[in-house]
Formats: sequence, C-alpha cells, structure tokens
Amino acid sequence: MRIAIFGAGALGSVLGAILSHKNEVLLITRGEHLRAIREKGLEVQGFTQGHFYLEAEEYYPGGYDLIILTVKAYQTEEAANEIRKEYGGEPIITFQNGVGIVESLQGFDVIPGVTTHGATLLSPGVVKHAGLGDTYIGERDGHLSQRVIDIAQNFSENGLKCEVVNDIMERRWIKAAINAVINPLTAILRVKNGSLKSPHLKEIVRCIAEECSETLAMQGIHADIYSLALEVIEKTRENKSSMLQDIERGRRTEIDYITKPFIRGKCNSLLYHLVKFMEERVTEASL
Ligand code: KPL
Repeated sequence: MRIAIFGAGALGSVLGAILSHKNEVLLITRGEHLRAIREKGLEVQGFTQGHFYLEAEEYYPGGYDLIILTVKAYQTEEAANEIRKEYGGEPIITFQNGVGIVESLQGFDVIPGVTTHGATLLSPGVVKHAGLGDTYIGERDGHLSQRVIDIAQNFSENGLKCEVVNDIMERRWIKAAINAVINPLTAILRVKNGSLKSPHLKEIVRCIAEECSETLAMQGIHADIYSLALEVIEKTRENKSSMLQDIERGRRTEIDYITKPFIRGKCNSLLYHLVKFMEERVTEASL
C-alpha cells in the first residue's frame, strides 16, 4: 500500500517507520525535520529502532492509497486545505488527539482512529518510540467494512498491532479524556508521563479523571477514565506528553481540543487556564 503520513512529527514519523516495513511510505513534514530526513534518513530509537530512508515532502503530491493525518489538532484546517488540492477520494485515517477533528474534516473519506503509542521528537530527523500503546480504527457509523479490516491487517502485519472496533467515536472521546488527565499536568510540571504515578499527584489525577468520566457519562459514554489513564501512564512512562513537548518548543498546545471539552469540572477548568497562561508566555517568548 502507498501511505502518506501528513504531519510527520514525533508520532507520525514513528508510525511511518513501522509501516514502511511492507508499505511505500511518504512523510509530509516541514523545516529542519524535513531537511534532516532528506539528508540522512529518519533515525528511530526506543521500542522501534533503526534508520529509515523514507521519501519526505513538504506538500501532499496526491495519488496515495491512504493518508494518515497526524498534524496538531489546530492545524487540521490548514492540512485539509493542502490535501484538498490533490485529493482523489483516498481514505484519511486521523490519529490526532482531541475532540471535534473527525467532524471538521468535511468532504473527505475519514476513517477515525485512536493510538496510544508515545513518541518524542529528540532532534530534527531523530524520534523516539517512547511508549508502546494500542491502535484502533473503525468506520464512523460503527459498521464493519472490509476496507477497515484490510487496513488493520496491513498495519498489524507491519508490526503496528491494530484492532477494528465498532465504537471508534466513543473511543476518540475516551482518548481525549486520557489526554486531559496526562497532558496538562505533565506540561505544567514538566515531567515524563510516569511521574504522574507519584502519591502526591494521586488525588489530582483522580479528580481530573472523575470529572472526565462524568462529562462522558452525560453523553452516554461510560468509562473508568482513572483506570484507563493509569494504564496509559504506565505504558508511556518514559514518554514526554505531546503537550509538554509543545511547551518546551515554545509552540501552541492542543489544550482547546483536549481539556476544553471537560472544563465544566473544577480540576479540568483549573488546568485549562494554567496551560492557556503558560502557552501565552511561551509563545510570546519565542516570538
Ligand atoms: O497521546 C499521548 C500524548 O502525549 O499526546 C499519550 C498517549 C499520552 C502519550 O504521551
């Protein structure tokens, strides 16, 4: 299969490397990362290791069998406008964090996805597969289509274990809730995911998670976010959350797509405003 990864930062690059085992993979990325990959290939450390000499471009050239979208949530509209120029109806899997992404990709054939793999961009051209997670895809309306079965089989054969599910939209909400537990706290405290296991943070983690479970329950989604978040914290303990990586690099975060949907709860509201405050300061400082 010919797969284009649109937004090959930390996660997209790791996925691209894994999937290139038996597929032809194109990484679409920018700046220093693009230059480094073109000059000396992509180096992957951690759970996946090696040097991967993959095609890399700044723009989507069209003509691929599948697009995997891994741009930041707030870059979705810009990415959609770019893809539209060369779009031929190929399916687009979104593994992006956050609520409202699938709905915003109007006019595309979207296959919603979820992945809890952890990835860190160490330097241009060098990424770390820092957490082994799970990956799910499914049709938006829940029906079991042959194409989703085939894609999941392809991913699994390449070493990216992937399961087909009939409740992918619920799972995307649940993943956002897990991110709401892990990402803001790690970004504020500037610690790896595993540090959230500290007994000092237990009540805070529980408070965020329970509020998320309550908001989800109001939509008919029943999930024990506390237990699920603890599992992901353990599996990705060596990873820096994507929000921490954004703050460290002076970039905007995905807080509006991750925590905002849960701010009716006090703990989530507090974290939301703390991260907004930090975001303002780091982005101002980097201007
Ligand atoms: O999705 C992630 C992220 O950092 O955005 C997790 C799974 C929490 C890994 O760090």
